[in-house]
Amino acid sequence: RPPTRRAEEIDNDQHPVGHGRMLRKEDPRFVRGRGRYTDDVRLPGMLHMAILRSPVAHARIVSVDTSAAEAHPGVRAVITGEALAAQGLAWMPTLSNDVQAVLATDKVRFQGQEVACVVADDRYAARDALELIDVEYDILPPVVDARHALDADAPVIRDDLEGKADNHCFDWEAGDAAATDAVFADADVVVSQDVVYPRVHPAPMETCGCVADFDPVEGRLTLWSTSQAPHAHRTLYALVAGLPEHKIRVISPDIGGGFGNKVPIYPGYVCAIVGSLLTGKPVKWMEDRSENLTSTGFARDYIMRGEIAATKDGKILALRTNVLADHGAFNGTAAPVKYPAGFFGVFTGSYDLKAAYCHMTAVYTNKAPGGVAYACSFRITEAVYLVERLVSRLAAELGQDPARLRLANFIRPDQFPYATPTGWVYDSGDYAATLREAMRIAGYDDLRAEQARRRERGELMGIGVSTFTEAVGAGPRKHMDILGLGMADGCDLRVHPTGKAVVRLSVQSQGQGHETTFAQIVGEELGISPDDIDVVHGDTDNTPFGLGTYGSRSTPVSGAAAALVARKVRDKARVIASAMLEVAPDDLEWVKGSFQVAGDPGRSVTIQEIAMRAHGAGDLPEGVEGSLDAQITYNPPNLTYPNGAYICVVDVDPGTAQVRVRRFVAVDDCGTRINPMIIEGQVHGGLADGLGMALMEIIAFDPEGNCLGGSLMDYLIPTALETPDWETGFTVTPSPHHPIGAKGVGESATVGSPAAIVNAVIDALAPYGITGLDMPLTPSRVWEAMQGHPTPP
Ligand code: PCD
Repeated sequence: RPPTRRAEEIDNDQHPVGHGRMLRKEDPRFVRGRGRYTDDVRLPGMLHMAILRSPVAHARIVSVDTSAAEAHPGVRAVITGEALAAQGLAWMPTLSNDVQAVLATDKVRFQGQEVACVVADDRYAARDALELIDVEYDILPPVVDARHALDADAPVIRDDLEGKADNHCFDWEAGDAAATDAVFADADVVVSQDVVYPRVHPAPMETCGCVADFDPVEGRLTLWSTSQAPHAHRTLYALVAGLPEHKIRVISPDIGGGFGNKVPIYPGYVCAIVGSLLTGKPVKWMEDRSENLTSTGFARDYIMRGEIAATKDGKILALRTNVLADHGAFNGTAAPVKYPAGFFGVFTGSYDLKAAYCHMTAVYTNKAPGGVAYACSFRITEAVYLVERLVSRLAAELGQDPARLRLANFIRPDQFPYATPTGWVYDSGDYAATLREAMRIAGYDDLRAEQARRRERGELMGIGVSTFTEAVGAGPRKHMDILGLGMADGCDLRVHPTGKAVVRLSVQSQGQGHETTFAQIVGEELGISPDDIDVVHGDTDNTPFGLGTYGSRSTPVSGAAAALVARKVRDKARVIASAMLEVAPDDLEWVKGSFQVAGDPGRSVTIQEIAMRAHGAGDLPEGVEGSLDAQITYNPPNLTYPNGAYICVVDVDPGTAQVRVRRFVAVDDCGTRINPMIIEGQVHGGLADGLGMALMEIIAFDPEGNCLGGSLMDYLIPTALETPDWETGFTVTPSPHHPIGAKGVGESATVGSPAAIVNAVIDALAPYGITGLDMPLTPSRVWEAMQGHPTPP
């Protein structure tokens, strides 16, 4: 078992990897406003597209009259669902084996659904012409509440699917129902809790969009797009549009935040491609904020019932859950397992259990499609939230301290690799060390003492604990794929004659800093300064195939590929060095950046000298082709399982019920840390995400299916005003199967933090006897809950 080390022992003792505060190579470009985003792409003769969206949630389309729009000055084309249907393009596959309308033909199924689009000389003409399209709708009753989607008299949303007579999407289960029931039947204590994880939206700063440029002479399509997965998207365009894949180039330039929102393929991309095919001109489409919030991939929307069984002294025995999942009108989740719920299987959390069982029913409703993994490896956020609410609830029922109850129930370090009752194999961790570190930073016992004092004065101070295990880094390809594409990723490395290098990745940064961290990984392995290594990504013509960036998979998958491709180059360099130094390859030692004759440090050659030799005149040793390039495809043997322990302190105003997060301590363990400053930034961002979901974010709908979260005036996201000074710490338990021991971290804080905040608020409200409250904990929601209960003394 790799040792777990504390913060102060570890900082700065690794080379470019782990380097204290190596600054981000991409930042000079970003802070000077020199980033190049999709909307910055301006091509000669470029046209602009706008999309007409359904004003209602459910209706049959009677007619679409585009004549006035077509006559509008500046309009080049108006595209309808019917026109697409003639080309077989009215429907497209989603990333989870469903189909989705590109432009509606028969019915509209959610408010904001794409009905028609206009291509015009400029954005204004395109928007104005939308107003001139006359659509007649025959309004149908909508299904808004997932709890009623399967009612016998519920209108059938997906009558496009053959033989479909209800709104059932899928059923899924994990674990052993009978064994779990048996443990529950014998348990001293059973606590159950209903928990809703509301619909939220990733809401990246940059909305989605693209520029499609079809060259009719070459038959080549170039698509600049806000895509987290350019290669997978290209393959899908080839399959959907019937264009030859080698004639398609997808470029993801700089991306202003993805958060899972930019994984799916949206109808707008397909329409822009069709617009360019029709007009022979480049066509740009950029969403506005409302389009992004109302029509692109939402997240969560799980209605959950959880049950936990334990002994009376607090040994957790089993977990049982039942989930109703609202998938909206089309199942547009990107899911690497057959069922989009698969990763919910980690709902057993960080605990050593006898048994667990989970059942899920997913339904269609008249809401925007999606279920994207918003800062969460495919439904892990919901799973963690549920189990962490349950464990804190159990502690409260038993009158035990929630941190100590967790310490007593964690999987122990000597139990790894640990097979969970639902079939996951956790790779490594020392959960108790992580939680103890968080308790140390927070001053946990003092906080509890303070809370007792404040309670006596009628003040509502709460302390919330949450600990989590994530599963990030999808594949392996034998278990995981997206639409039949196995989950492995490539990496190419080229070392130029002067010893500078370029590394090409199949993953794609949306702000995480890959240009820095991947240069650090290669630099660490090859002894070349990260400043001398360029990272190329986001361009299918110039990078190896792979499935892209989401589910915190870049470090676990492509990070491993980068380390291994560098080692491959090093092996090649050893053979060349042995010829240069006239010794056997085995007599050479690798000393960061050079090969040295063992026992004779005076005789050595640097990687730069070897690179020049590899490209130089004269013969090379037998079996060496020349150049110092290598390529690799990495199929991960397992996921990596980062973990963390979070402690949140809140004050609830007894008069207004406003929640203020006073302190938040986050201790994360992502194995070997490549760039501590970037990790800290990732954690800060994720904590802000979590605070937003816990306290203010919700995409709600009225009974007619009108979206009530369609602008940032209605959909509240946190700012610096609401967020506290985050206090971070870490432990390091390397992944045993990753070449440099790194695990993903990008989503950890979003996954772990909501439960800590909600647990803290419920702890604060304990004097009122409140045991459960659903997010977002807005002042009105908390105030209402307080009213139903007797005022504490
Ligand atoms: N790292 C380090 N170390 C370790 C780990 C990690 O250093 N150990 C780092 C790396 O390198 C990078 C980062 O950190 O840079 C991250 O990582 P990861 O974890 O691997 O992840 P990725 O793959 O890269 O990414 C992704 C993520 C996600 S997923 C999300 S949501 C989010 C995050 O990421 N998003 C974003 N973060 C971020 N940031 C930013 N800025 N922006 C964005 O957008 Mo999904 O599924 O999509 O939902």
